[in-house]
Amino acid sequence: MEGRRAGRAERMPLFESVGEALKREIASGRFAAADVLPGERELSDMLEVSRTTLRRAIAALVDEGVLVHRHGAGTFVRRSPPHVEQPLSRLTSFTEDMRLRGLTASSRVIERGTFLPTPEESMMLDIALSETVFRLARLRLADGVPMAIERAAVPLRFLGGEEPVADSLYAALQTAGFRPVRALQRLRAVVIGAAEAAMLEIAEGSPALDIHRVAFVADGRRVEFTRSFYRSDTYDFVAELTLSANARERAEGAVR
Ligand code: 16G
Repeated sequence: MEGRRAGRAERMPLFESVGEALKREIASGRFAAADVLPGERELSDMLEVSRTTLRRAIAALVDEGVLVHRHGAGTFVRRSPPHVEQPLSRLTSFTEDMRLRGLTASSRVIERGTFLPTPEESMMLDIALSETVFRLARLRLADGVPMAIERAAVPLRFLGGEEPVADSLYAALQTAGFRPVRALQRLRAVVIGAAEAAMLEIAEGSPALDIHRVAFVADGRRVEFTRSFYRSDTYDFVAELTLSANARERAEGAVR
């Protein structure tokens, strides 16, 4: 009988009890090695259900966020993302931030190359519309889990060589002698659109942080303009707040 091994509960639709059975298999660590689900035939044999029921069960688990489809690669068990507390006062790079936490940073390149700047890039970088920028759009991952989408633009004159950036943008800027020393960053909450949600492996409509960073080199020139979407379920941006010197004196005076 279909669903026998799936432990069907009273009145629970078959695809749901198959979903529950799949969740138990996931929890038992059965697919842990590669995180990728076996093929449909193997799974439907294992759970003794038809492929149609299996597909419905898998679709429901994708909606629930237990599984994730990766285009052309299969269906994966979603690994719980690392949780990161990021101080807002330190000017660090993604690669450094992850290394400090014992996580391995990696990237999937979405776009890279040299271009003429968009009007926004030219304004934010304070450069002419005729000056070439190096643009690098990446999905940033920590231990293989997507954390953020970053689209950086850097005036090409701050980067040297044919292949200006290997892994880390800030490492490349450091080598070229133009490591940013100061940055202005603006964060706002947004609802994530379909394309970005798919890349970040979160549900469309989830909240995310839309971050704009303009970074400066020591002499005050603008070296980087980056727009990013950060998953809000993995990042806490933490800021330290202090009183101004005057307010502090008044506060200390009041205590005395
Ligand atoms: C951080 C920065 C980003 C910078 C990147 C460089 C935020 C919000 N953004 O992710 O502006 O371009 O680091 O990282 O912190 P990389 O050196 O690893 O390429």
